[in-house]
Amino acid sequence: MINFAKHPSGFTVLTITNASATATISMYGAQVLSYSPLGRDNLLFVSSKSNYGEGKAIRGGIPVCWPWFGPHRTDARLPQHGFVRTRIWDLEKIEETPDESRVTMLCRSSKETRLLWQHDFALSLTVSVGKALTLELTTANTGEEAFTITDALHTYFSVKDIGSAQVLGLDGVSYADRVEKREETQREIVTVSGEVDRVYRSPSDCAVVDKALGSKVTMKKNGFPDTVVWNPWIDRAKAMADFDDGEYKKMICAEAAAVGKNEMLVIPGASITQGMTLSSEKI
Ligand code: TA6
Repeated sequence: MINFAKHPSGFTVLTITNASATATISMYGAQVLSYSPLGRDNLLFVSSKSNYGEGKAIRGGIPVCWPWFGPHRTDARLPQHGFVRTRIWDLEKIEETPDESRVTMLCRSSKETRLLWQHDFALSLTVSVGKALTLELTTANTGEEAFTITDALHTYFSVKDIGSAQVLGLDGVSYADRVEKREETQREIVTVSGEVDRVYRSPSDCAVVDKALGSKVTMKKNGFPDTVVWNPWIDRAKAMADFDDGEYKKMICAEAAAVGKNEMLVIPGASITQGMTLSSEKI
């Protein structure tokens, strides 16, 4: 079953309920805001101080960073993480079975988007809510010129306490440490005891473990050669108006990404599809 509600900021929020899970999706940004498998807690974190609309990204859930990840490479005036997470997407299709609901949303180029990025595109996101949560992002070049993109599904995982959180599957992987501004290799399981902002060069699956909660969420990826791990810690948390000072203890981002030299070329008439599946288990 899918209910439609109007958010006070004027966009639609879908509430999905089926035999396997419940979820909410904002049409502003096509952003999954919550996902709770049957009998389990919500896997995702959204800040209690998030904005909703007004050209600002919702602080949590699964923001879609596209057609660039991070700051724009050459023009600092352009929005960080691209511009589709602050646009209202169109609802394209709904498919439901008793155990799974699939919602497809679409963001197409327009005169407004061309002011930010001069290419013609159709970007679709299909969210499948069931025993697992699957996001499938398809970039289509509907124009006459080739373009390159970087992107990410910037997933905010909810944790009981950051001190008991771990990210598995990245040991031995090289990464760009964007805090220390140097290249490193991960020697052991990833834990967080300070600001972490790392681009791991790994197409492999990973897992976010919350030892305090006794849960493990596995992230399976395809078409995302990088995994970004981020926690703002104390100082950056204080500096974010849409994030409570203490909320760094309650979240960790592990992001299916294609960033930096892993940019993707899309020629006219072509499309690329990338996917991420989250599945949770008790440990
Ligand atoms: O994914 C990590 C990161 O690039 C951090 O550097 C931090 O900027 C975070 O994304 C959040 O970015 P946002 O634009 O949503 O505040």
